[in-house]
Amino acid sequence: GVEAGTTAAWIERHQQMYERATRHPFTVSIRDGTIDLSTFKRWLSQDYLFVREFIAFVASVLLKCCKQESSDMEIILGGVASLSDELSWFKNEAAKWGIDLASVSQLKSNTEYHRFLRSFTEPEVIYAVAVTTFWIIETVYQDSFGFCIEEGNKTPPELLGTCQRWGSAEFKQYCQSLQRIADRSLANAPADAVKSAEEAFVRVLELEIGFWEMSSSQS
Ligand code: HMH
Repeated sequence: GVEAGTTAAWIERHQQMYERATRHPFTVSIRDGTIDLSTFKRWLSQDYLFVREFIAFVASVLLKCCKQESSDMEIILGGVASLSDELSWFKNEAAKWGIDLASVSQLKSNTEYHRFLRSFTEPEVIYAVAVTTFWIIETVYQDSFGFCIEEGNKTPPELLGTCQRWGSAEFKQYCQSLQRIADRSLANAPADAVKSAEEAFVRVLELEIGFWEMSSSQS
């Protein structure tokens, strides 16, 4: 077993990587108001494709959760439900920016992230590992966009809705619920699963950095 607060300890242990993911020049430029709007549109288009895959991933976490008769079911199910709103939000937002989502082609870092997410849908991957991965994926967005609406921001008004989607107090609470679930599951997981979960945690940070880089790169 592991003491409570495992995930918080990992954020400290991998502090540099965590900061690179949550204070990336892409999101910092939203907060500064210096973001180039074509960059924002590229991120929006790619993230729509990401979320479609993410839904399958979260559904697989829900399935693992149900199989072990866990009381976490309602929180995870809430996550699935909110992704339904999120898809509508993306479609609406894309229309606002004049993006045709049907013609977006998936960039390499996004494909790499999809492949990673798909590997979790295997039944052999245990719940503690999957739910911890789920928590850190959501947390990177919560922390990144939360920073864009904190005091002193110069976030352009047309981007505030995006920042609030993931930066809101409500989304933060949801991430904290996921963190409690992750910590509790890890406390009851075998040592090799805890090790896999930490590896997945680091991999998510790398993939998130890659995703921001992909969105920022000029091409
Ligand atoms: C790339 N990571 C990425 N996209 C998202 N929408 C989230 C995390 C959070 O849902």
